[in-house]
Order: sequence, then C-alpha cells, then structure tokens
Amino acid sequence: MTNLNEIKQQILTVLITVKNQLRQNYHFEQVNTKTNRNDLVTDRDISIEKTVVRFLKEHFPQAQIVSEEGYGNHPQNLKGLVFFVDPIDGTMNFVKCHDQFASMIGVYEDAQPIFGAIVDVMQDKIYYGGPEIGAFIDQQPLKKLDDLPLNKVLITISNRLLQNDAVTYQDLVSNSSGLRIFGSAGIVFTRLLTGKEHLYVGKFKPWDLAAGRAIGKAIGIDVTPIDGAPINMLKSQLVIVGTRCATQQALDVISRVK
Ligand code: 2AM
Ligand code: CA
Repeated sequence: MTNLNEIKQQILTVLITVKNQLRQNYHFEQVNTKTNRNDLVTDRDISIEKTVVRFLKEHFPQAQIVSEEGYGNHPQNLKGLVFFVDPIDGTMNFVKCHDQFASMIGVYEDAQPIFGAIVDVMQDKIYYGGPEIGAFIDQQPLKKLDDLPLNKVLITISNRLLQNDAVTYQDLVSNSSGLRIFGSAGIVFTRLLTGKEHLYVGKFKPWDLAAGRAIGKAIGIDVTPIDGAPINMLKSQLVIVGTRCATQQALDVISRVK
C-alpha cells in the first residue's frame, strides 16, 4: 500500500520548488502553438515538466506518469500509482496577464484519486489534499462546501466550450447567479475549493482535472461526465465539476437544451 504521507511531502516539495523558481524568474524565451493558435507552450512549460518528471521518476520509480508536454511515459492503463502533471496550467495567462496560472500534480492509485496539489503561483498559495486526508490551503483545512442550488451559485464555463457551443450553455448561465471566466482549470479549482464559484463546465484533458478532482472529493466537489459515461482519466471528457445539487440541476438544464 502506498505511503500517502510520503507522497504528500514529495509532491509539496517539488511544487513549492517550481513555484519559487517561477516567482524568482518569470522570464520565458520561446512561445509555440500546439493544436491551435491559442493553445500555447513556452520553454518554461517544458523545463518545469522535465524537472517534475525527473523528480517523480527518482522518488517513485514504480509509478507511471501522464504529463501534458509528453515527457511522462504515456501509460495505457491506470494500474498502480499514476501521477498526472500539468507544469503550467493557464499558459495563455502566463504569457499575456502574468497572473492566474498554476502548476498541478494529481496522484491516482488503481484509477482512484488519492492526492492532488495545485499551486497558485502569483498568489503564493498551495492547495492540496485527497479523500482520506481532507483539503487544505497552505496548512489550513478547507471547509466542506454548502450544497447550494444552481440559482444560488456563480458558475464558470471554459472559454473554448462557450466559443464552440454558446447556445447550449446560455440557459445554464441564466439559471445560475452568473458567469465568471478565468482561463486556467487549476485556478478555477482553487476557486471551487474555497466556495467562490460552485460549478465548472468544460472539456478537459486528464491533467486539467486530476489534482482538483482528488482535492475536491474531500469537501463535496464531484466530477461528472455530461454524457453519463464513467470518468476515464486517460482521455478528454466533457464534464461538470461542482457541488452535488447544482451539478444535478445543471445536468437537467443541459439535457433539456440538447
Ligand atoms: P493549459 O494552459 O495547461 O493548456 C483554458 O481555458 C484552460 O483550458 C486551461 O486550463 C488550459 O490548460 C486548458 N486547455 C487549453 N487547451 C486545451 C486543450 N486543447 N484541451 C484541454 N484543455 C486545454
Ligand atoms: Ca499546461
């Protein structure tokens, strides 16, 4: 059985190192595009990912690593210990706004979330936890979230989803207290964890969700695929992230529109 305390200490150590490096030296030299002109990668995404992957391989040689820029080991299944790494989440924000970006690592064992950590670099805060140990910001425990109805909560939808399918999500917004948009899945998770928004809808890659899903599970945040399929952490999925009642009501609104 995995030593959760050891995992927690090592993940916090490497993410705090990454955060300090980014805060001491914001600089990046190269920006390239990936799938489209707004899907960016910089030399810092790559160097951070290489650092994190090297660290994880050294400390957890038996584990598999799924990582955004491809320096992990591309597992075909989720048996045993699996780390999900997003070196810079919100690279567009990193490049354009110098704010609202995160580094994150999710840890799963036999496909189940056991630990996650998200570092909000510019706010200098680390969010971490898991189903067994609870959720924390820095050393402080986070409270269980109120299970509010949709008409009492702010929601957030990924920018890309709104651009592709605004009509489907218009009703969802009008049934809520309003829409906010941030451009980093990690930063949105930190906001959900602290009860600022209560719902997040988008199509996410495994590393966008892995850490936040593990932490959120401790305080009442679920990740629910919109098509009703089981969650699969090896592929992209359209999901609702949020507290239970608002999630159920959002699924009802979306199914009425679709
Ligand atoms: P990234 O910066 O790590 O790529 C922006 O709306 C959010 O969506 C960010 O968290 C961003 O993560 C993520 N994102 C960007 N391009 C994506 C893609 N092609 N698939 C899934 N998530 C993506
Ligand atoms: Ca990224």
